[in-house]
Amino acid sequence: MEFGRKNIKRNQIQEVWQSYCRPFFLSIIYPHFCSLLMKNLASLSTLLGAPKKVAIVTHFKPDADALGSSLGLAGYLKKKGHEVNVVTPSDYPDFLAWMPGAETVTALSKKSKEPEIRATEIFNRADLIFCLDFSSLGRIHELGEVVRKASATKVLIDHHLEPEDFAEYVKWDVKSASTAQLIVELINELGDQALIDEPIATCLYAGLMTDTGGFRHNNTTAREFKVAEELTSLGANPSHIARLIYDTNSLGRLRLTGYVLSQKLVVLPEYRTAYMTLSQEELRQFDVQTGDTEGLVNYGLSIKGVQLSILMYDRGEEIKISFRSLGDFSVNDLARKYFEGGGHKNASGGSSKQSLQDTLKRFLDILPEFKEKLINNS
Ligand SMILES: [Mn+2]
Repeated sequence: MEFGRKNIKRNQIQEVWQSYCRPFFLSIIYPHFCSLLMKNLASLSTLLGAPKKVAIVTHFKPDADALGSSLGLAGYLKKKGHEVNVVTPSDYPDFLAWMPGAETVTALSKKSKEPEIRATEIFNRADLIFCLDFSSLGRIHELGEVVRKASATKVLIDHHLEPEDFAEYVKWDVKSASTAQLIVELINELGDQALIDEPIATCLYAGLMTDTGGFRHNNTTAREFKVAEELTSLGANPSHIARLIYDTNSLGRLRLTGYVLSQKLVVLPEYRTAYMTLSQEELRQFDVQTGDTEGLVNYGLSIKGVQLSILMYDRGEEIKISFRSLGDFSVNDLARKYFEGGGHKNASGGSSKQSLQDTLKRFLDILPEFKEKLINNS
């Protein structure tokens, strides 16, 4: 009976999606966004035909796709003769510091106002600002308004859901697993594949590899492998890059993982859900640095049957939440509705101004609303 009921429900949903939403989305919204760039590719190409002052900015606490796509694009634009500056609204994880060009990034810091002053100057005198791997200006915190007000032409290249309308040029594709591959496709569309050298290919491959979870997530398709093949043939070394990203843990980070898995991981089989929380004191105890908590949330999903995994940790100023899910269960919807966040269907982020305990309580209180979806999820 369960099985039959579930099928009827799913069929009904699929019918509505197939007959109304999907055609609308595919015929009107999606091509609109995609064609914006295609239509303007010639003018973007003309714009890049003469040396320009270019700023590239990516999201707060950049991951490998954010930093890799930014440094890959920067490397390419420098070879085209442009003056390029990469800005990040916060520091980036140590395990990304090896990326070619990372040492040139202007990274905002809590310790000094100087990078923010420099970043503001960069944006104010830029001819072009590329916004990579984020879909709304809120994701770059205090720099959002600086970018919005800057007179430069703005280019948004991204794959997150529901982009904000602030850029003149948009290359946006939620079906793309990574922003890095959109950069590869852009360079190809501009006829410049020959300019992708080993450092550029390496940065872009790192973004593609991590945003597909090492080519394992369900966003991995033939298209991703095609780009991976292209980047590999242009000099990216898959095993070397995988080692630099995944196998350069500090002992502290590994101990933190062990602690979380043995002491902090809670499974709720009736909701097919796993969650973990980390207090400020625990973050201090393990000397947690930027990026150290990355990937922890995925362990929850590695448990057989679990469809939803959540990690909450107390950053002091707010509670950060990572959401991961499998299949049709949208953590983007959950994060948007309750935790001021969003991202992708199966990977989203959120935050809360309440205490860690209250945030967890809130999550446990809303969980029953999603019970049926989680039980029937596949
Ligand atoms: Mn990304």
